[in-house]
Amino acid sequence: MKLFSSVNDVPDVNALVKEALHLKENPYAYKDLGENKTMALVFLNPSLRTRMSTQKAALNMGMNVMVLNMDKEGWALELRDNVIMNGTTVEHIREATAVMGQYADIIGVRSFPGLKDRDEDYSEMIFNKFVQFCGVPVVSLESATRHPLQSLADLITIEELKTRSRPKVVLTWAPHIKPLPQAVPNSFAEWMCKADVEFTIAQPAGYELCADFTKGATITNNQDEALADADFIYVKNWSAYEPYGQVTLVNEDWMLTNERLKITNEAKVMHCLPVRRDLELSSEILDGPASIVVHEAANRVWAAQAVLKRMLEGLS
Ligand code: AN0
Ligand code: CP
Repeated sequence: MKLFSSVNDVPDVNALVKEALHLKENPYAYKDLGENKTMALVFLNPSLRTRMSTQKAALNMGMNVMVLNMDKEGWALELRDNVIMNGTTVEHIREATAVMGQYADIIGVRSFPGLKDRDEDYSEMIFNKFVQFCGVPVVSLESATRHPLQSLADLITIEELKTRSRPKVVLTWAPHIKPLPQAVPNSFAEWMCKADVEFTIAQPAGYELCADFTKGATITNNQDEALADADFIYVKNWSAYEPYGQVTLVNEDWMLTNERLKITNEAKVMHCLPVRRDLELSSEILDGPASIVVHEAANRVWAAQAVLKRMLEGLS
């Protein structure tokens, strides 16, 4: 594997989930694969889980790891071509990524969308420039439109904790005060549409996701209808796709409470984190038995390790 940016880069999703669960049982079994290999983790935006879990995964595989918080420690990057760099940017993304490829065998990169220009964000301009110029395999650590390591960890978690062979999984929009990317829900939707689950998306009118990611899903504006008989509820806020990047309403009724869970099939509640308590998701759920958010975050290690194993196998 040379690229991990979406579910489309994975020929067999079930096999990758199995690989991750095997690594969870045998974390250090493949340490030799990463010996004398270097992973660079490059962040253009903040992170807790992605940074720590991917670093841990690389260390478990025997790799050396370098982290660069580009937004805080790197030179200001110029992203556009054909501009005279007489403004505030110091270094062009072409040289920066080419140099990183000289130091690293695999590069992970995080770059959030600007949420201003939809075409630019959905063209994945920054992520694709890394792929184009660095010359080594690239793993998305969340790009403008997708967060595939999160979605893989989510699928691993569902596979581990499901109580029926084809569980009902519901992605529900939740309130927030800031415009957040569509990357996590887009990605979750495209992975669930390929998994052996019954998948429903619930969002208030106006928060429909880009249809490219939701083919095969049942989509509704009625949260209660979606929650009925659900086995897993995936809570997430996202800003509107149309008008792009806007918070068109903050509908507090959409925050999940214990009362709402009564109509589910004793559903387990997921969230990628970070979560704003009592805005996006109630404390009573986060602190109660239905929440599996920490288990889900723990599985980020095995998701990253399965991907790194596939990439390292392709290097030698
Ligand atoms: C980010 C998002 O919604 O994409 C990262 C989530 C993993 N969250 C925030 O910006 C709060
Ligand atoms: N879920 C997730 O990606 O968290 P971080 O933004 O903290 O990495």
